[in-house]
Amino acid sequence: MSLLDILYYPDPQLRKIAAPVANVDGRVAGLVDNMLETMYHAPGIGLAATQINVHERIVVIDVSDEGDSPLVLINPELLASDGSAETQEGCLSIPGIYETITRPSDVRIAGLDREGNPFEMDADGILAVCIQHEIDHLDGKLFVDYLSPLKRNRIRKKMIKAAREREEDEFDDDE
Ligand code: GNR
Ligand code: NI
Repeated sequence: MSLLDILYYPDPQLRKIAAPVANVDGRVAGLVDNMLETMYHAPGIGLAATQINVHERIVVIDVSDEGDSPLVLINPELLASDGSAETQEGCLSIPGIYETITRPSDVRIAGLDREGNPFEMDADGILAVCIQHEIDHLDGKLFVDYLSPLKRNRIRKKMIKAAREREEDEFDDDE
Protein backbone atom coordinates (compact mmCIF):
# COMPACT_ATOMS: atom_id res chain seq x y z
CA MET A 1 0.00 0.00 0.00
CA SER A 2 1.11 3.58 -0.43
CA LEU A 3 0.09 7.12 0.48
CA LEU A 4 -1.01 9.24 -2.45
CA ASP A 5 -0.55 13.02 -2.86
CA ILE A 6 -3.74 15.07 -2.52
CA LEU A 7 -4.37 17.97 -4.93
CA TYR A 8 -5.17 21.38 -3.43
CA TYR A 9 -7.72 23.95 -4.61
CA PRO A 10 -7.49 25.80 -7.00
CA ASP A 11 -5.60 23.08 -8.94
CA PRO A 12 -7.40 22.87 -12.33
CA GLN A 13 -7.15 19.04 -12.22
CA LEU A 14 -9.84 19.16 -9.51
CA ARG A 15 -12.25 20.41 -12.23
CA LYS A 16 -11.95 17.31 -14.45
CA ILE A 17 -14.97 15.03 -14.85
CA ALA A 18 -14.07 11.45 -13.91
CA ALA A 19 -14.82 8.58 -16.31
CA PRO A 20 -16.80 5.49 -15.25
CA VAL A 21 -14.79 2.40 -14.27
CA ALA A 22 -15.28 -0.24 -16.98
CA ASN A 23 -13.87 -3.21 -15.05
CA VAL A 24 -13.51 -3.56 -11.29
CA ASP A 25 -10.28 -5.56 -11.44
CA GLY A 26 -7.13 -5.90 -9.34
CA ARG A 27 -5.85 -2.53 -10.50
CA VAL A 28 -8.98 -0.80 -9.20
CA ALA A 29 -8.91 -2.78 -5.93
CA GLY A 30 -5.29 -1.68 -5.42
CA LEU A 31 -6.25 1.93 -6.09
CA VAL A 32 -9.10 1.62 -3.56
CA ASP A 33 -6.69 0.27 -0.91
CA ASN A 34 -4.25 3.15 -1.49
CA MET A 35 -7.13 5.65 -1.33
CA LEU A 36 -8.34 4.17 1.98
CA GLU A 37 -4.82 4.36 3.43
CA THR A 38 -4.51 7.99 2.23
CA MET A 39 -7.95 8.92 3.67
CA TYR A 40 -7.25 7.37 7.10
CA HIS A 41 -3.77 8.94 7.20
CA ALA A 42 -5.02 12.47 6.34
CA PRO A 43 -7.29 11.96 8.34
CA GLY A 44 -10.56 12.41 6.47
CA ILE A 45 -14.00 10.80 6.29
CA GLY A 46 -13.98 10.53 2.50
CA LEU A 47 -11.76 10.71 -0.56
CA ALA A 48 -12.60 10.85 -4.27
CA ALA A 49 -10.12 9.61 -6.91
CA THR A 50 -10.17 13.09 -8.47
CA GLN A 51 -8.37 14.39 -5.36
CA ILE A 52 -5.40 12.09 -6.04
CA ASN A 53 -5.36 13.10 -9.71
CA VAL A 54 -6.98 9.86 -10.92
CA HIS A 55 -9.99 10.73 -13.06
CA GLU A 56 -12.07 7.59 -12.58
CA ARG A 57 -15.34 7.29 -10.67
CA ILE A 58 -14.00 5.83 -7.41
CA VAL A 59 -14.82 7.03 -3.88
CA VAL A 60 -13.91 5.79 -0.40
CA ILE A 61 -15.73 6.85 2.77
CA ASP A 62 -15.61 6.04 6.49
CA VAL A 63 -17.79 8.15 8.78
CA SER A 64 -17.44 5.82 11.80
CA ASP A 65 -15.79 7.11 15.02
CA GLU A 66 -13.55 4.05 15.15
CA GLY A 67 -12.44 4.28 11.50
CA ASP A 68 -13.27 0.62 11.02
CA SER A 69 -16.17 0.85 8.53
CA PRO A 70 -14.81 1.56 5.05
CA LEU A 71 -17.36 2.13 2.30
CA VAL A 72 -16.24 1.82 -1.32
CA LEU A 73 -18.34 3.40 -4.07
CA ILE A 74 -17.43 2.75 -7.69
CA ASN A 75 -19.51 4.49 -10.38
CA PRO A 76 -21.83 5.95 -7.70
CA GLU A 77 -25.19 7.24 -8.88
CA LEU A 78 -27.62 9.43 -7.00
CA LEU A 79 -31.03 7.75 -7.46
CA ALA A 80 -33.12 10.03 -5.24
CA SER A 81 -32.71 12.81 -2.72
CA ASP A 82 -35.06 14.39 -0.21
CA GLY A 83 -35.13 16.95 2.58
CA SER A 84 -32.56 19.60 3.42
CA ALA A 85 -29.84 19.99 6.02
CA GLU A 86 -27.06 22.42 6.86
CA THR A 87 -23.62 20.97 7.63
CA GLN A 88 -20.24 22.49 8.37
CA GLU A 89 -18.18 20.98 5.53
CA GLY A 90 -14.46 20.67 5.08
CA CYS A 91 -12.35 19.18 2.31
CA LEU A 92 -8.89 17.61 2.24
CA SER A 93 -8.28 19.60 -0.96
CA ILE A 94 -9.14 22.89 0.82
CA PRO A 95 -7.35 22.44 4.17
CA GLY A 96 -8.32 24.69 7.07
CA ILE A 97 -11.54 25.97 5.48
CA TYR A 98 -14.92 25.03 6.99
CA GLU A 99 -18.19 26.47 5.73
CA THR A 100 -21.88 25.75 6.25
CA ILE A 101 -23.40 24.13 3.16
CA THR A 102 -27.04 23.23 2.54
CA ARG A 103 -27.76 19.94 0.75
CA PRO A 104 -30.50 17.29 0.58
CA SER A 105 -30.54 15.42 3.92
CA ASP A 106 -31.52 11.98 2.60
CA VAL A 107 -30.21 10.16 -0.45
CA ARG A 108 -30.55 6.82 -2.20
CA ILE A 109 -27.55 5.76 -4.27
CA ALA A 110 -26.43 2.89 -6.47
CA GLY A 111 -22.90 1.77 -7.19
CA LEU A 112 -20.41 -1.08 -7.32
CA ASP A 113 -18.41 -2.33 -4.33
CA ARG A 114 -14.67 -3.24 -4.24
CA GLU A 115 -15.50 -6.64 -5.79
CA GLY A 116 -17.59 -5.08 -8.57
CA ASN A 117 -20.92 -6.23 -7.12
CA PRO A 118 -23.80 -3.77 -7.65
CA PHE A 119 -25.62 -2.44 -4.60
CA GLU A 120 -28.07 0.27 -3.53
CA MET A 121 -28.24 2.04 -0.19
CA ASP A 122 -30.07 4.78 1.68
CA ALA A 123 -28.09 7.33 3.65
CA ASP A 124 -28.78 10.28 5.93
CA GLY A 125 -26.80 12.45 8.32
CA ILE A 126 -23.07 12.95 7.74
CA LEU A 127 -22.93 9.88 5.48
CA ALA A 128 -25.43 11.44 3.06
CA VAL A 129 -23.44 14.70 3.10
CA CYS A 130 -20.15 12.89 2.49
CA ILE A 131 -21.58 10.82 -0.40
CA GLN A 132 -22.83 13.99 -2.13
CA HIS A 133 -19.53 15.82 -1.45
CA GLU A 134 -17.57 12.91 -3.03
CA ILE A 135 -19.86 12.55 -6.07
CA ASP A 136 -19.41 16.31 -6.59
CA HIS A 137 -15.61 15.76 -6.70
CA LEU A 138 -16.07 13.17 -9.50
CA ASP A 139 -17.98 15.86 -11.43
CA GLY A 140 -15.25 18.46 -10.88
CA LYS A 141 -17.25 20.27 -8.23
CA LEU A 142 -16.10 21.54 -4.82
CA PHE A 143 -18.08 22.71 -1.78
CA VAL A 144 -16.80 26.27 -2.29
CA ASP A 145 -18.88 26.34 -5.51
CA TYR A 146 -21.97 26.61 -3.27
CA LEU A 147 -20.62 29.81 -1.67
CA SER A 148 -20.86 33.37 -3.00
CA PRO A 149 -18.20 34.39 -5.55
CA LEU A 150 -16.82 36.85 -2.96
CA LYS A 151 -16.32 34.13 -0.32
CA ARG A 152 -14.95 31.68 -2.90
CA ASN A 153 -12.40 34.24 -4.11
CA ARG A 154 -11.25 34.96 -0.57
CA ILE A 155 -10.70 31.21 -0.06
CA ARG A 156 -8.95 30.87 -3.43
CA LYS A 157 -6.49 33.65 -2.55
CA LYS A 158 -5.86 32.14 0.88
CA MET A 159 -5.08 28.76 -0.73
CA ILE A 160 -2.70 30.33 -3.27
CA LYS A 161 -0.87 32.08 -0.41
CA ALA A 162 -0.71 28.80 1.56
CA ALA A 163 0.73 27.01 -1.51
CA ARG A 164 3.38 29.71 -1.88
CA GLU A 165 4.30 29.35 1.81
CA ARG A 166 4.56 25.55 1.42
CA GLU A 167 6.97 26.11 -1.47
CA GLU A 168 9.04 28.57 0.57
CA ASP A 169 9.27 25.98 3.40
CA GLU A 170 10.50 23.39 0.91
CA PHE A 171 13.10 25.88 -0.37
CA ASP A 172 14.25 26.55 3.23
CA ASP A 173 14.83 22.80 3.71
CA ASP A 174 17.12 22.75 0.69
CA GLU A 175 19.35 25.56 1.92
O1 GNR B 1 -12.79 14.71 5.80
C1 GNR B 1 -13.77 15.31 5.33
N1 GNR B 1 -14.72 15.81 6.16
C2 GNR B 1 -15.94 16.30 5.73
C3 GNR B 1 -16.70 17.01 6.65
C4 GNR B 1 -17.94 17.51 6.28
C5 GNR B 1 -18.42 17.31 5.00
C6 GNR B 1 -17.66 16.62 4.08
C7 GNR B 1 -16.43 16.10 4.44
S1 GNR B 1 -15.49 15.21 3.28
C8 GNR B 1 -13.87 15.51 3.86
C9 GNR B 1 -12.87 14.68 3.08
C10 GNR B 1 -12.86 15.14 1.65
O2 GNR B 1 -12.37 16.16 1.25
N2 GNR B 1 -13.48 14.37 0.79
O3 GNR B 1 -13.55 14.73 -0.51
NI1 NI C 1 -13.45 16.91 -0.50
